[in-house]
Amino acid sequence: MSLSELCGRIKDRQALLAVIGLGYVGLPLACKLAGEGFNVVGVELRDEVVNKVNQGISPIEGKEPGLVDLIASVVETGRLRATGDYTELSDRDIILIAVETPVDNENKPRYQALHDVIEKMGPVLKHGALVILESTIAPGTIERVVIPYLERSSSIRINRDFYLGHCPERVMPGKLLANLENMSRVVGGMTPETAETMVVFYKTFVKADLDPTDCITAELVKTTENAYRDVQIAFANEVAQICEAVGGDVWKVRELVNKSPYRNMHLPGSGVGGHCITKDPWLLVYGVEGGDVPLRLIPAARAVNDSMPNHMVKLLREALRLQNFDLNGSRVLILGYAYLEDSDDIRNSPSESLVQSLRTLGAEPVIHDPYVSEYRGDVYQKAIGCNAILLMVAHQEYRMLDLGRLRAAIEPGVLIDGRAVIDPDLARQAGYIYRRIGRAQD
Ligand code: SAJ
Repeated sequence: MSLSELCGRIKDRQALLAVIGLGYVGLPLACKLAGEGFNVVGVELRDEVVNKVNQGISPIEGKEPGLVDLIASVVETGRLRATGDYTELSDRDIILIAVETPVDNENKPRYQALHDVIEKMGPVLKHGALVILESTIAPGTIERVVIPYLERSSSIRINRDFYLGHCPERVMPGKLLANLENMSRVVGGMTPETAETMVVFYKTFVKADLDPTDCITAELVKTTENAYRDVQIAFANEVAQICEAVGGDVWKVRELVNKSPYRNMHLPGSGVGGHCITKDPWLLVYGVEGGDVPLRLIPAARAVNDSMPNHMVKLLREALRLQNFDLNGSRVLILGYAYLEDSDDIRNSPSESLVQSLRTLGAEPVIHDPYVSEYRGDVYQKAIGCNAILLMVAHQEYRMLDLGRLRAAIEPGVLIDGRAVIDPDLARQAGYIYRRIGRAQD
């Protein structure tokens, strides 16, 4: 089938679609496409996910507005079905790939999932099919990995027998369905005609800008937008430490800096977690690995942000020492284990490395998080017998703490606020020895 014929089948919703990988990117996408009237096959490795989806049940934890109802309706109408069988791809006109592309502990991308998909998809790829990769990948991956692997596993040729594009996902947990409509997308095609066909496809559900371009640009934009955010956060974290040293208040400094035109100083804090901002800068860096590009800023920003949990420990140790308490042997209440406020997602959470550091230093962490099942519970009960509090995540619940009641359980009552959640005056009135990241010791 030609790309112009494919455009026609897209417009009349006759194009047969597949989404490989029914995670937090692929499942909402598959549901959205089915909801737009397409026939969609979801291909997924995990049997429990396949079974749940085919029962019309969402396997995604956490609140995702609209997803539960949408999956139930598209499965009931038969527009969406899940399978683990790759042969069901053989009649598919458009195949979207949304599998994990993590980095390993040496910050190198691990493309095992992508390799497996390409190996299994190649032999059944339909002539004329359009393959679109939505996973975030290092610049150059389409050229150096996806094309050679796919041509080898399919024994057919790109731009002659099949078409290929990269449209990086821009999802955010908690707003998965809404973002599919509202976020602009970079639409990279291996040829301009491919990119234009992808625009026709994405226009069936994206209401925001669709920017056609080539694949290398799409790879660069996605990894750059998240590296940008990481560098901005690192800058805020470094200024926070400067303010602590010279007697300033970074929160006030940031407010006034951002009154200056074209400034957008981000929020300092107790660290940077999640599966995007912690990973994508390394994918961007990997794209030029082995080259002679002097990469200093992006790795340094990662190091600054990864150092913030230990900075919280430093502030804690100093505050305890002033009370003649040693960190070694102390019990410390950790408020927040998720990587993001009002989320249950703990991937790459700063609290994880914080807890490891505390244990290494002989402290006993007591963890509370209202969203993470193993750490839920009565925060005031958990506080009993603790010496100090480290506030790591700005969960809404922590903005409404009964500070007096909590203080009664903590001695000597050190409170280190990593997200500027607690009002310093209220903390002091309640008898805490209060410190906040980015503010000098009063
Ligand atoms: N954080 C700071 N200071 C800030 C902003 C965030 O310390 O000023 C911390 C957060 O506490 C968290 C981490 O950084 O630990 C990541 O926060 P995030 O708001 O970037 O949330 P993510 O990781 O879900 O990022 C996603 C990204 N979206 C995609 O990759 C499609 C990111 O590009 C978005 O900018 C972000 O959501 C968003 O704006 O919600």
